[in-house]
Amino acid sequence: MTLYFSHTSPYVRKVMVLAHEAGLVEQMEIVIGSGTPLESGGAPIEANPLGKVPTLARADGSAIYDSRVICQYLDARASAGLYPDGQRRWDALTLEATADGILDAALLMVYETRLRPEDIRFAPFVEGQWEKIDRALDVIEARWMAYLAGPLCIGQIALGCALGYLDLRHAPRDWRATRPALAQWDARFAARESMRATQPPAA
Ligand SMILES: N[C@@H](CCC(=O)N[C@@H](CS)C(=O)NCC(=O)O)C(=O)O
Repeated sequence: MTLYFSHTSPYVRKVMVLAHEAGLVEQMEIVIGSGTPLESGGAPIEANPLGKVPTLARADGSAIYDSRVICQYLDARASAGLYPDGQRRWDALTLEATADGILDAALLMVYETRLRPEDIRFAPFVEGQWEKIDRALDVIEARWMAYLAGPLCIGQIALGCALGYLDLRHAPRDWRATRPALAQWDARFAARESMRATQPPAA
């Protein structure tokens, strides 16, 4: 399998953390392939017309994307059990969707400031994205801590990667300041071997 990869993409990190946890890293060849909405760069547009990473080319050459599809594929391939059954499954998927939504908003903030020329930037758009992140983190602090104390699943992996990306790109916003329980969970989760092995380079 070939994984189109970027060192700083939090969606790629999700896939890599899951691959570590599922014992599949050795089966994956890594190819750097990142771009932006303005320039597809090394992104594999022949494999993924959206020009995004992660994209996984399977052994037969067929490609799958995005991170949610790749994570489910790898979990099924290794029978890793990171997608629980019963009610916990819907919780896991909702937590993953919440974490991915945090990432989508955090990435839009980065694109708005890095890609858009200064004279046409729109600060309320950036703040609107941060409000989504703020609300999502408040809900996790208030309602999800009992779930997070349970067995490892895709929701926790996605959340760990989302919090790591906030630290990488939006550290001055200090998400921990009003969320002590989540901060404590993150400190424990970030110490996992899979998280340490996939740590992005400093911003
Ligand atoms: N929903 C996608 C998001 C992937 C994504 O946005 N990746 C970024 C890198 S962090 C990318 O490739 N951006 C290039 C672009 O938007 O053209 C997933 O979960 O994989």
